Formats: sequence, C-alpha cells, structure tokens
Amino acid sequence: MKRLSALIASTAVALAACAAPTTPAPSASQPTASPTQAPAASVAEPTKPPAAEPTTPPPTEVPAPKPEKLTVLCTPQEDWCQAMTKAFQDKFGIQTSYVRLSSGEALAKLRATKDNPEFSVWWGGPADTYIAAATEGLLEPYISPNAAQIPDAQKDPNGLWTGVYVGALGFCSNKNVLSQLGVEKPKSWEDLLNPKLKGQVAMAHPASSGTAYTAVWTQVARLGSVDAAFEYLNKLHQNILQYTKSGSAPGQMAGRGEVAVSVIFSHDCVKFADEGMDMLEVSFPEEGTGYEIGGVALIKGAPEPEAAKMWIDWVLTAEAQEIGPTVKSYQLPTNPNAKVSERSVKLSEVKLVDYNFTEAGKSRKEITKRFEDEITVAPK
Ligand code: S7P
Repeated sequence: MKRLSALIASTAVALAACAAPTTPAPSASQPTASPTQAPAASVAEPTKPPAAEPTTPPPTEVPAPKPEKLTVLCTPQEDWCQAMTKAFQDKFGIQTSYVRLSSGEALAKLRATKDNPEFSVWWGGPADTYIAAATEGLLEPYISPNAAQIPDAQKDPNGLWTGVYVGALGFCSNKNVLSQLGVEKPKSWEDLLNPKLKGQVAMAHPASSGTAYTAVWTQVARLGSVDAAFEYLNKLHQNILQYTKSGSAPGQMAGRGEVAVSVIFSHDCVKFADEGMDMLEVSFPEEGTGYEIGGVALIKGAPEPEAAKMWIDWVLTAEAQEIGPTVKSYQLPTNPNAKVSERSVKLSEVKLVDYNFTEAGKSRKEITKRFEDEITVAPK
C-alpha cells in the first residue's frame, strides 16, 4: 500500500509539472481542467482496490499557519482590556498585547498611522467614533459569522463595526458633597445649571473622549439642533470645573470629592462605587439620556488580519461578553445569550433620547471643533 501511495504521489507531481503555467494547482475539490489529461487517480491506479482496503484520501489543502500575535487598540477601562487580552491569549495561544486610548485619541492614532497601521483591531468605545473612522476610510469591513447573533440595531450592516456592549449615560454624584452644598442629586439636564453647582461639575472633552461626545450629541438629540445644544453647553460651561481627557475620569473626581457631579456612563459610576467609592450615586435626566453601543472593528491595512478576525469572532460570543462583570465592567452585552449582571443598568429602565449614531458619527469632526472653538475658550 505504501508503494502504491508513493506511485500516486509521484505521478500527481509529474502531471502537475506538465500543466500549463496559468492552470491553478490541483486541489482535492478542483481536479485539473485539461480534458486531454486523464485524472491522476486513474493513471496511478488502473485497477480498483478490493472493497475491504481503505482508499488513499485525496490530497487536502494545507491549512493556513496559525497567527502568532495580535495588537489590540483598546478603549474601555484598563482592567477590562487586560482581562480580555489575557483570556484571548490563553484560549487561542496568540500573543496578544493592547494599548489603551480614549476614543478620540484612538481615532487620531488611526488617522496618523493609516499608511502603516500599528493595530489590527479596535475594541470598545462608542460606535459614533467608529462611524467617524469608517467615514474616513480607516476601517475594513468584516462580517463575523457570530455577528448574526447581534441585534441589527447594534451593528453596521456592512460589517464596518459590530456592537459588543451597550450602556446609558448618566449623572454620577458624590452624596456627601451634594449634601454639603444643599443640593439634591440631579434629575434633569437643567439641574446641572444650578448656580450652587458652580465649579462642581466635571465631564470629559468630546474631542478626546467618546463618553463626552455622547453627552454632547445627547444635547443635539434632546434639543433638536446643534445650535440649541451649544446654547445649553455654553450655560453648562459656567459650572464645569474641568474637561478631562478620559471619559470616566470625572467619575473618579466625584468619588474623591473634587466635584459634586460628573457626567459619565452610568456603568462606570457603578464600577467606581463597587471599587470603594461608595458615596457615589447614579441618577438620570428625566428629559432623556444618551447611550452608547460599544464597537469592535477590523482596522484597514491591519498587520495581523487573521488574528484580528478571530478576536472579532470571539468578542461577539457570550463567553467573552461575560468577562466584563468579573472586573466590575457592567456594560450590557449585545449577545442575547450572555448573562447580564445584576449590577448592570438596563436600558429599558431609563428614558433614552432618540440617538442617531450615524448622524452623530458623521458630525464628530465638525462638532468637536466647534466645542473647542466656542466652549472651552468661553469666559466663566
Ligand atoms: O470605561 C468604559 C467605557 O466608559 O469606556 C468607553 C469610553 O468611551 C472610553 O473612554 P473615553 O470616553 O475616554 O473615550 C466606553 O465605551 C465604555 O463604556
């Protein structure tokens, strides 16, 4: 039998060598096209083997080599980035590293490195910044087979980004500071304009932070126009102590008592409270609040495209989406089969504005520039 196999192999090699140069290499599913050539099996094996003997399996395609490493552009909290990359590395044996950047910084990095990308996949951060990146041609479409499980409203139909979690924006206040100031916890956007809160409110800068951009677009959505949103933001500016770079940093400022109120994602407030800042409390504006769809996307020109696709496939699974709560990241999973933590704020329990992610994403550049030109420089 061994000799028969050797004969088959050598005959197949000889026939392949004779083939015209444009003919693709023969494979198991695609025999050589030349009608004048007898199929290799009938040349090498003129007689049928006895029924009882196993037949020689047809040659199979050589599997692609396993990817060795992956570099992730990671936008959520540092400890979640660590937990996710470690779990992926342990599961697939791919050496996985990450750099954590806020959404706007991530977008700036993708722009700056578009001719020679450093990262293969971007994970986390609100979808509007992914839409901004896609508009600039910085992302590569990839429809994961696992994206079928994700609701249509939480993914791009062309696979430019896919939702991995959702969460609502809220107010994260320090109960002690509020009581010292004699102010109730805020229940409306108008409450943030209370003169008693002068220098007592913090949020991030929308150019660097996806959280803050969500807060800005929320004003556009609830007030009906960009001009009306900027009128509100101008008034709010009077009470702002600081615009931070990272979206969640204002929650920690509130936790340390540096301000009374911060505008952050509600799940980040719950995380900080669970991590020991237990004087923090979440509230929501009665007019309605914005929310995020945290995304994942393949980066155009990714140096490790196969590993990046494996990452995307994996982060859409219930298993991967259940890692967040192990590090007190309580965003809601987009995979309906993933368990939801009791500590997660359910979107159905909060009044939401009609948040148009596509419009928000396409307007990002213009709105963040206007914020820089009109709000940050405005006198107090
Ligand atoms: O901390 C988790 C989280 O709030 O971080 C993302 C956030 O937008 C990234 O930070 P920046 O605001 O600094 O861009 C959110 O997607 C996520 O829920």
